[in-house]
Amino acid sequence: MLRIKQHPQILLLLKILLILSFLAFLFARPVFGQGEKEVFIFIQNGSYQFEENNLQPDQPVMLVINNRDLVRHGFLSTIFEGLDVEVEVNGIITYTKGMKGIHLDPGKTARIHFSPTSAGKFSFHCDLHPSLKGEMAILTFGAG
Ligand SMILES: [Cu+2]
Repeated sequence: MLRIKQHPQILLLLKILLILSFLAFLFARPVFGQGEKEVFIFIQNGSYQFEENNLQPDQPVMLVINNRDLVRHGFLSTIFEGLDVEVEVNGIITYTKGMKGIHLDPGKTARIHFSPTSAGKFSFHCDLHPSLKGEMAILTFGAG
């Protein structure tokens, strides 16, 4: 048996490990993700379903979009124009400046992080099924 009392360097090593793992935890968090409002959006039976969550301009937002249908759907909006946007799908994170939107295969989930800079109502639509009504959602930021 190893006696810690006879090996004070082991205790010191444990302390250093503890401090290092704490620091790693602090700094491993992504830049995005702090103070974000989360908005969960499900695409089901060809329509977007979500609850709006008192969104404000200049407050970071994470849209979590889940396609529950058996076909691919789009999620496009002018709200992303000119903004820094982080898109995460299947463990791949893309950083982009502005975008038209995304396409989601069946069963897939995307996380879109951004900070809207202006108040107003912004619509989202699916470009793949333009004839279907209901494939449109409106998010309102601020008094709008
Ligand atoms: Cu669609």
